Amino acid sequence: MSSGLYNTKKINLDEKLDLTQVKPYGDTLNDGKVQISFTLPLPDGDRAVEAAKQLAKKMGVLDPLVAHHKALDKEFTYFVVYGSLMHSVNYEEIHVESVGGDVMDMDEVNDFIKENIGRKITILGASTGTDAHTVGIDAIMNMKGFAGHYGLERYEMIEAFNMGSQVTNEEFLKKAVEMKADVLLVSQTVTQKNVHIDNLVHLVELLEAEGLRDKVVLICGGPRISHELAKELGYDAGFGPGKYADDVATFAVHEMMERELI
Ligand code: B12
Repeated sequence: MSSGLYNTKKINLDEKLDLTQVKPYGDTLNDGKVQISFTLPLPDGDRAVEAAKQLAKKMGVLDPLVAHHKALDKEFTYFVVYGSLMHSVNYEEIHVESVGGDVMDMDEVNDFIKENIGRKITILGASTGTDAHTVGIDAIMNMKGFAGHYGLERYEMIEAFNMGSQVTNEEFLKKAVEMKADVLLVSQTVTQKNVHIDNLVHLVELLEAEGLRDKVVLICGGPRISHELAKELGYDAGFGPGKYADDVATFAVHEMMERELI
């Protein structure tokens, strides 16, 4: 049925959705519409705009439109480009390693610890190496929590200690031994020159050298940390954006049980 002004005929988008060739969605299914932004080390002007267009085409963006360009200073220009992406992905073939299972809330975790471990557990966290970002580890550990999820400091059955940022792996290890920590939480935000990889691996090496790796649950997290990467680097789990204290606590207590670290 259609009225004079609006076409109200119901379109079943699923009919056209091919999960083997998924593209960004803008106005209609499969139109591939994207908006990208970047900075070029060029002075603002017509040549810079053309350079931005050519780059967008090389990225696979058809009919790029430079919707916005602004000089950041004499030598740098910021661009916003619209267009249609020619590429697609086969969603059917995508497999992602992630921490599975049902997530327990704070009360359920406390009950689980009481019933299965029978003592308070100790969790030590820090943003390690040269990394100065604290908001991620605070989100997981702070009493107030983050986005409606209480942090580990609020859990009755968890002794949580947050060392803050720029903690060396050596200091972290020393504190872990001193506190007899059951679970270690490492936050890494800066990934320039793969500094996070070097730093995370270094901690695993230190723990192994001290014979402690098998005695703790080792977890890392940060905006660019996936569970898959964490496992590759020798961690028990990795958590990225959208994960909270409940996810971490659920994993940690189950892992302690499975490995009989109680
Ligand atoms: C705030 C901020 C800062 C503040 C940090 C203040 C503070 N006290 O933390 C200041 C201004 C100090 C700062 C400094 C720098 N920053 Co900064 N910063 C940011 C910013 C804007 C937000 C980060 C943040 O707080 N996110 C919010 C938290 C809640 O998100 P999250 O960290 O992802 O945490 C979640 C998950 O990842 C996970 N998680 C995180 N950690 C952990 C740990 C565990 C164990 C678990 C389980 C889960 C977990 O749980 C959280 C909740 O879901 C980002 C850009 C952005 N918009 O993201 C840049 C950004 C992170 N900074 C960046 C950079 C480059 C820097 C500097 C190097 C800049 C410079 N040249 O000096 C310095 C760092 C110096 C250093 N030695 O580390 C880059 C990093 C690029 C990269 N990938 O390497 C970013 C992405 C900006 C950019 N686009 O370039 N920064």
